This record gives sequence, structure tokens and C-alpha cells, in this order.
Amino acid sequence: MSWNGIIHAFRDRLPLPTNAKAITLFEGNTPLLPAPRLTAAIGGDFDLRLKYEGLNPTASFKDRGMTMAVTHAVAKGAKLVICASTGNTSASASAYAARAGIASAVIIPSGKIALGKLTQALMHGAKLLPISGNFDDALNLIRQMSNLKEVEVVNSINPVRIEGQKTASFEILEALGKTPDFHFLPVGNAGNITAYWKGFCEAIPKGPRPRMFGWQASGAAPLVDGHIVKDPQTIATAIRIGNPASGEGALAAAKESNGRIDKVSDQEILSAYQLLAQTEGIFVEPACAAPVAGLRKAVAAGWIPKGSLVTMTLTGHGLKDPDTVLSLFPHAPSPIPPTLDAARKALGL
Ligand code: AN7
Repeated sequence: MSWNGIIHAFRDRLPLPTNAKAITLFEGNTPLLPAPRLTAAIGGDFDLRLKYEGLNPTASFKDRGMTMAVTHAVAKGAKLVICASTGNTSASASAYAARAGIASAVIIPSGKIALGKLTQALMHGAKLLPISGNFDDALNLIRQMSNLKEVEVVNSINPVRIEGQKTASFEILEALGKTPDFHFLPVGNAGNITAYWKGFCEAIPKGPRPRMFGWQASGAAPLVDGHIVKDPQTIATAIRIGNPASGEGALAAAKESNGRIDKVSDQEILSAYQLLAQTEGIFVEPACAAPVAGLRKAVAAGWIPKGSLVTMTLTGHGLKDPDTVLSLFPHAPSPIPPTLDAARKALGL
């Protein structure tokens, strides 16, 4: 059967305006990949499945929420969608706005957007408003703009974004035919963990449901540290957020599921980032490596019983952020003569 996007697939479980025309790039239906080599490398003895959301149309999970947000915006007659973004929301909003034939404007922290995300927003014709401030300042500005005429805010403070993103939980349950014991994912503005938990609660009304383990970067961990972080810092720019809009939802998901919100250092993130790419052939952006590093921490702490079924969301594609890769490999190999001898010597064969 052909796949025509999450609105088509889950229409009966999503709030939609009557007769809304779906604005879709056929997002969703992403693979749930087994990861035995990664599991062995971190010393685990359980069944790990990776929901690879980097394979969505704009290469992040944001597309699930954005098909909903832009569909609603168009149904309401909006002419401009706006968002604050650490990058992926802006890439997705600008693509779906282009698909709908309406304008987009994105407010971004100047100099703190991964290169690939910036190129996407430029290419889709978004009006770019870099600010001298961080994501939290950008979101604050967006809140002040939310009542402007014919303008629709497509950040996850728009509840239909959460509705769209919850469909990933439905897909995980359908693919497995059973309920995972744990679900791991990164946490930034905390919309996604809120959405996954909503999805699991709707799909499994009586439980048992997965224990939700959300991971922040240690320099941007307001939900772990228990207070707003004024100047959040992390290599994982996607989750460089000090005052998450859906913080309450994340804490509720952790509490109700007997899970936790925890943090990992940039060093642990960068190590997990390379380990995933080199053990499983799956290239993600740094933020997605936070739960991989978190799983390593959970294994070391003995939190994951033998034989558990663990699912993890990999939220965005690695090609989003080439600069971080190049920073890990600063010395590009110098050219050799095109001869067998030189090639054998270079490869030690
Ligand atoms: C790859 O694009 O906030 O906890 O403005 O891009 O739902 O915020 C991105 C967040 C994880 C965190 N992984 O998700 C934005 C933005 C990636 C991300 C998150 C983001 P939330």
C-alpha cells in the first residue's frame, strides 16, 4: 500500500479542520532498525530498535508536526507561518510553507544553526531573521508575534504540532506488535517527549507503557538541574535550550512512566555520535546522540534489565551538521599519486 503521509495514515486519531486539505511531503513511516552491534559495543544485553527520523522529507522528526501545523494554518487562511528555531523547525516550516504556497519567516539564534538547516531555510525561500540571542529569546519574540493578522506560529507551543509528532509512537507500536519496555529520546524544548508520551497513552490506554527516558545536554539541562539555564551551551545546537516550552510535559512523561530526564556531557555525546555511525552505519546529528550516550550511562548504571525491549528516537540526519564532523577530523588526508604502489602504501596493504 502506498504511503501518503501521517495525516492520511492516522486521520481518525488527529484533530483536523473539516475538509482540510492535507499539506504533506509524505512524512512518517520511518524505519525502526535493530542495532545489535551498537548494543554489544555499549555492553548491553537487550533488543534495541532505532526509529530513524532523519529519514523524513526534511531530514528530521519535525515534519510530523509540521504537516499538521501547516495544514491547519492554510485551513485558517494564514498567509505566513513563523517559528523560532534551533534549525530543524525552520527547515521543516519553510519546506511545508513552500509546499502550501504561503510564506515563512524563521527567527534563529545567530551563528548557532547547523549549516545544513540554514541552507534548507534559504533554499525554501524563508525570510530569515537571525537574532543576537539564543533560542529562548527567539521563542519569547515569537510569543509576542502570535496575534498578528494572517500569521500562524508553528512552534510546538502550537498544540497540533504535538498531535502530529505523537504518530511516531503509533508507528513504533505497529512495527513491533508489542510495547517497548523503555523509550529513549533527546530533550530540548521538550515537545517531542510530550508528544511520544501522548501517543503511547492514547494507543495503550490501560498500560503497561514504555518507561520514558529523555536526555538533555549537560550545559543545557534545565529539566535535570531544576531551573532555567540563562546561557545554555552545547555542541548539540538543536537542543541548546535553557527554558523549554513543554518542560511540564516532559517531567510528567518521566514521572507517569516511571522514567527519568537525565543529562550527558558534550564529550559523551560526541563519542556516542561516532560510535553509532561506525557500528551501525547510521549518521545522525549530535543532538540524536544524547540518548545513545544516555543508554550507555543507563547500561553502566544497571537500569536496563537483560532481555528488555528498548526503542530510541534518532531525531535528525547527520548531514544537517557537517561542521561538527569536520571538527572531529581536522586533518584531511593529503593527495597521493594515482598509482598502485602509493595506494598500497597509504592503506598499509
Ligand atoms: C534533531 O528546531 O527545537 O525536545 O527549533 O532538532 O521536541 O525540542 C529542535 C529540537 C531533538 C529536541 N533533536 O526536540 C528546533 C528545535 C533534534 C532537534 C530536538 C530537536 P524537542
